[in-house]
This record gives sequence, C-alpha cells and structure tokens, in this order.
Amino acid sequence: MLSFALLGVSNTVRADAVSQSSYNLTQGVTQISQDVYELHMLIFYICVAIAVVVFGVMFYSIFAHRKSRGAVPANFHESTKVEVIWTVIPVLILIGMAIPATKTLIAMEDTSQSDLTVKITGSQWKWHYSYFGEDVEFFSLLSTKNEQISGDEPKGEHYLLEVDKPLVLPIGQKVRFLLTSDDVIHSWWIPDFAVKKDTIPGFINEAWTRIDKPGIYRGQCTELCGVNHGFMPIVVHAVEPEEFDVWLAEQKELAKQAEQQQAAALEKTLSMDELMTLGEKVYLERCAVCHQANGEGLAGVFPALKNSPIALGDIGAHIDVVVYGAQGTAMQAFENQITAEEIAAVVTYERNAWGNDTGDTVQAKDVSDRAAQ
Ligand code: HEC
Ligand SMILES: [Cu+2]
Repeated sequence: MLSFALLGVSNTVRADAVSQSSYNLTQGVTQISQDVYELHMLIFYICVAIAVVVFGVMFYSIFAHRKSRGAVPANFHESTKVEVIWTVIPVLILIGMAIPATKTLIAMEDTSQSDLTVKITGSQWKWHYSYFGEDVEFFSLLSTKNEQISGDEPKGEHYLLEVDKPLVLPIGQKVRFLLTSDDVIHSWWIPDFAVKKDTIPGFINEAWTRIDKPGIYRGQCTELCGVNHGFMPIVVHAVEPEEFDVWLAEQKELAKQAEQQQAAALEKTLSMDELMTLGEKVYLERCAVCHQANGEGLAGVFPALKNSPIALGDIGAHIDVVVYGAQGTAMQAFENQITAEEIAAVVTYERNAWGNDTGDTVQAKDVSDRAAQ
C-alpha cells in the first residue's frame, strides 16, 4: 500500500478496493474532511518531490564527484545568484502550500449560517448534548460492558467506541457546535467529519459540520482528561432530515413523559428490594467508574463508600453530596443528570450494599425535598 501511495496511483486503488488505508488520513464524509485529505496529499507529494530532487542531487554528487575519482572541490563564495535561487524557490513553494491551507482553515472556522446548533459539554467521563431552541438534551455514556473491559468476556466489535445514546444529526445541513466543559479540558473528535475541538471550562469553542452520507460515525475524547479518558467515546448517528425531525419530536415526547413520571415518582413509596435493584443499576452505570463496583473507591483519588462516614451517617448529608456534588472535586452534582427516584435508589443502595447495613430506605420525595431547599 505504502509503495502505491508513493507512486501516486493509490487514490483510485483505494477508492475501488479498500475504502480506507490504515496508513493514511480518512477521507471522511464531509466536504471539509475531503479538503483536509486533499491538502494533506498535496503537501505530502510536494514533500516527496523535494526529497527526490534534494536527495537525487546529493547522492549523484557524492557518487560522481568522489575523491577516488580525483574530484577537486570548487571554491566559490557569496554567489548572489545561488543565494537568490535558494531563497526564492522555497518561498514560492511555501506560498503555494499556504494558499490552499489557509482557504481550508478559514472554511473550517466559518460557523455562520448554520441550520442547527448543538451545545456539547464534556465532563468526567461523558458527553452532554443539548439542541438549541429545541428543548432536547441528554447525556451520552460509554455502553461497553464492564465484563469486556476486565477481560471476562470477549470484546465486541465496537469495543470502547459505543454509547448508550448517540448524538443524532441531519445530513446535508450545516450543524454548528458550541463546545465547553464542566470540569477539565476534553476534546471532541470525529475523524470522519474532520472536527476536533477542545472543550474548555469557562470557554465556548465553535466548530461545524455538514455531513454528506447517512451512517454511524465514531470518535473519542482526545485530550487526556483523567483516569477514564479512554472511556468517553463519541457516536454520531447521521440521518435524513425527515428522519431527524421524527426523532426530535420523539425526544420531546419522551422528555414530557419523563417529567410526568418524575412527578408521579414523588408520590410513590418503593420497597427496599425495588430501591436496591434500581440503585445497583444506577450505581454501576454512573458511580462505579470512580467509586468502583465494590464500593472501595481508589485510594487517594475516589473515596470508598463502603464503611464511609457519609454513607453510614446522616441521610440528608448523604443525599446532598449526590444532589449537589462536592465543589472543585470530581464529584459532580447529579441533580440534573439523573432523576430524584434514581438518586433515592442509589443512596439507598450505598447505605445497604457492601456490608453498609444501615437498613435505611430513601424515597424520591426525600430527595426532591432536599433539592428544593
Ligand atoms: C468522576 C468521579 C465520580 C463519580 C462518577 C462519582 N463520584 Fe462520588 N465522589 C467523587 C469524589 C472525588 C468524591 C470526594 C469529594 C470530596 O473530596 O469531597 C466523591 C464523594 C462522594 C460521596 C461522599 C463520600 C465521602 O466519604 O466523602 C458520596 C456519598 C458519593 N461520592 C456518591 C456518589 C454517587 C451516588 C455517584 C453516582 C451517582 C457518584 N458519587 C459518582 C468522585 C465521583
Ligand atoms: Cu475527556
């Protein structure tokens, strides 16, 4: 493949036989990604041509003018002609590369006249997507099973590149991204779109894309953001605009139903069993990445909840930590991430799992009462 690439015939070969070379950049599915790819190839070939000329002259000179042939070095200094030539040629080459590069960069930065705006917020270790003016928002978390990560089960096809809720985008429309972060710097990267932007707490960065082809596109966080940096993948589901509208309407309906369910949950009293079952599920999905499935945390980084004074002590204080988080630490406020019922269940779980046998149950109403204070 590499030798083909050097001969310059690989473009057609690749397009027909192998759609992606594992050695090269992806051509992606947007105009920008195509431009970036072509820019990369152009500059690559210029470099190859320079290398051929420079090394050609060098090796020829070494060979043809070697000492054993009796070559005598020429003795010239301060040749204005030579100096002008070796300045002008590189300058021309640089200008020739700068023009297309600048054009592409400017196009990448131009977020004007977008059809849709999505706010992307990174946090340890998940993505939060919010569609502007649409009242639709959700979190997107890694969905690879723990058993695959620990090696107890064979790894799936999209190991560490799969999420519970993908970002859904319409094809053929200009989508503007506003990117920020809740904690540390992350970076949102989808190679097929040639979009890669840092998400920085307190800053809003912009990017955009217009996807040409429906499909499922995968990417990752590309800014080292803590121990689970490798566990916050990105999945984008690009669909026809009509399909997107249907999806959007569905999300709004689901949000409405969830709101009603949450209101109803406040009236309900769940049994210990129900709370423990739901609590374990929430704990494994949301908390175990830091506090560990066995509740023992990671010494010096994430506190143990097993035998922890908070999990065994005052219920109200325990609820508060989960609802409001702990400012300035990795412990986030879960108030807007999970429902009151889920917080009640996970707190109950923490107070009764791993030998924390307090016997306490916490109900959704207890949580919403604390949150309302
Ligand atoms: C991103 C990592 C992370 C996640 C995810 C996380 N926590 Fe924490 N948690 C922490 C850290 C760090 C602290 C210590 C905060 C401090 O220093 O006050 C903490 C503290 C706590 C405490 C107080 C314990 C103590 O002894 O100080 C409780 C209770 C708690 N977390 C519950 C939860 C629950 C419930 C979830 C899931 C819904 C959760 N945490 C998810 C990192 C995390
Ligand atoms: Cu990250």
